[in-house]
Amino acid sequence: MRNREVADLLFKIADGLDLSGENFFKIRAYRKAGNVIKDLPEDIEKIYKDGNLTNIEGVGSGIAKKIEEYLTTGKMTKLEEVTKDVPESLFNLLNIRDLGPRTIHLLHKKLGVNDLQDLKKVIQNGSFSEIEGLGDKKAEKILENIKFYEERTGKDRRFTIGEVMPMVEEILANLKKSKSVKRFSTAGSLRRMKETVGDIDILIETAHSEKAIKEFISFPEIKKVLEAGKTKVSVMLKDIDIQMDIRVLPAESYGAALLYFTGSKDHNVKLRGLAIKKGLKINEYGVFKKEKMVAGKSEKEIYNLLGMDFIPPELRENRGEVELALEGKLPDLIDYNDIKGNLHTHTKYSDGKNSIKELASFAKDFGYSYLGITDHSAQAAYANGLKEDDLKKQIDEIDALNENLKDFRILKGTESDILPDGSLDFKDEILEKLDFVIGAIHSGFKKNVTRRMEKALENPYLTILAHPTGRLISSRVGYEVDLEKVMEKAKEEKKILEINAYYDRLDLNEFNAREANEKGIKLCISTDAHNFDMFKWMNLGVGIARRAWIPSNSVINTYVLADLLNIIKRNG
Ligand code: DGT
Ligand code: CA
Ligand code: CA
Repeated sequence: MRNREVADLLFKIADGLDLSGENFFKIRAYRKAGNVIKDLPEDIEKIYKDGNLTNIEGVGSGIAKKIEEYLTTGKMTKLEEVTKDVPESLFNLLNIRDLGPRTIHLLHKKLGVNDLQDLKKVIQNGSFSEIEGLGDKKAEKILENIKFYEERTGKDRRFTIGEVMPMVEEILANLKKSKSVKRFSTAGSLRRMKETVGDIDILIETAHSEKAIKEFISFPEIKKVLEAGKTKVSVMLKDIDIQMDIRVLPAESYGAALLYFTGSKDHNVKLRGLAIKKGLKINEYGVFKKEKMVAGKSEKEIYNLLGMDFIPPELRENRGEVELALEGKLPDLIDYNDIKGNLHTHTKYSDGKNSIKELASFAKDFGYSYLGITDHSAQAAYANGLKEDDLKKQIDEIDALNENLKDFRILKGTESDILPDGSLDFKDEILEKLDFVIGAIHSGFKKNVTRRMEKALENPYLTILAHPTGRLISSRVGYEVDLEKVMEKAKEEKKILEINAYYDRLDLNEFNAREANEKGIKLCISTDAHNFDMFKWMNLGVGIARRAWIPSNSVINTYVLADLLNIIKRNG
């Protein structure tokens, strides 16, 4: 299907016209047609061949001609005309959040802004703020967004772990099939489950390194080989331009290399210091006493030789884990398969893709024993939030489904907006009928957020506070909120805080989650799934919980149903 491709060209014409300050109605026509074509279930080429282009909503004869020209010649003259006088660097500025084409046009015309450098300059010298309608606040916001943009591009680019995970899993599946590979593992920040990674590190054990390397560089996920040595290969991956380093090892050094290349660097430095005190030298080949190798096959062997317990990769950040491991007092971390249910999910009732029944049957197959349905409330109109009557209907539907379910329970919930005054979006009479209530802020990120959250936490009907900081790793800092105060209130009211496991949120993050747990606040790890596929993010949330030193009994969705119900039961 070439629908997306055609839609993107129409969007580009619209952007180009906007950037040149053209007439508003024409531009809207291109955007509208683009939006319709993007979501068409049928192939645009087939529609064209059947002579039905103008039957598409929003496609008049003018736009139809341009699509025809493109499908038959591979060119769109109009696009070339429009982009002739607009430098590509101006289009690039559209990638900056909250900076629209009209503003860019204004900056271009009035201040001669042509690219990102110019933009930064006019913000810093104050001329940006002086333009009518912009001002200091906007300048500050745009500067913040430029920072996010630069972190997502450029040579120091970092990737969210969720962006790379699906590709990594494909590669690991290939390695699993390979006959010349005996053992393999991720290493580096990926194995430590950091929220972002700079590159992908993989180690393999093989007795036939040449063959293994040859096989590896022919994997379909690989775009380009950067360097192919005898023990190390570096490649770029397709789709996401990320580098992957693979190291090939003999059995006797596998553990030492895994330890070394898993890092973190600070953790390794600490271990090396300890080793020296014991008269040992430790490097990526093994542990040595004088010239003699005394350990190296496995990480456990090395940790034990240094007089300590095995330290899980997620803890290896030199944040006190080495000291505890020496005393045999590492925390008993939550495990990836401790999770018994997902308590933050959306269905077709609001902005999800699946029915309640479909989600429940998927969750059961996934190995869960319960599922919480938490569609949006009316205030979240953009997400097709539920009115009171919809929620009543949903409650009845869930009751009926539960009658026919064995060893599985669907829990009735809502993700209620926390309103500007801190109240929830449904009347008490209906909240009463639910098993639990998630509260969340979806608008007014800078307006009174702390007070609103505190008020919501005081509400006897609220069970869980969702994504407490509102950040998106790739694009926004989140709410203006005093998290310290929110945690104090959550503790006082015995409420639960969410670790939202969606890869761009991971909110609470590892530092906040560790603090919350130390305060004795219970947590809930949820994926905020809007379809089946999004259940896979649960592992990222567990990874964050492990990095936050959290045991399973601090996480409510590791409990069996009866115990969970006891915890979420309304107090008073
Ligand atoms: P990243 O890729 O920026 O997300 O972070 P890492 O931790 O994966 O770092 P990376 O890929 O540069 O190196 C992987 C591991 O290898 C790192 O965690 C520790 C180890 N390592 C790399 N270079 C050095 C070094 O110069 N000294 C020490 N001690 N360890 C290193
Ligand atoms: Ca790395
Ligand atoms: Ca690396």
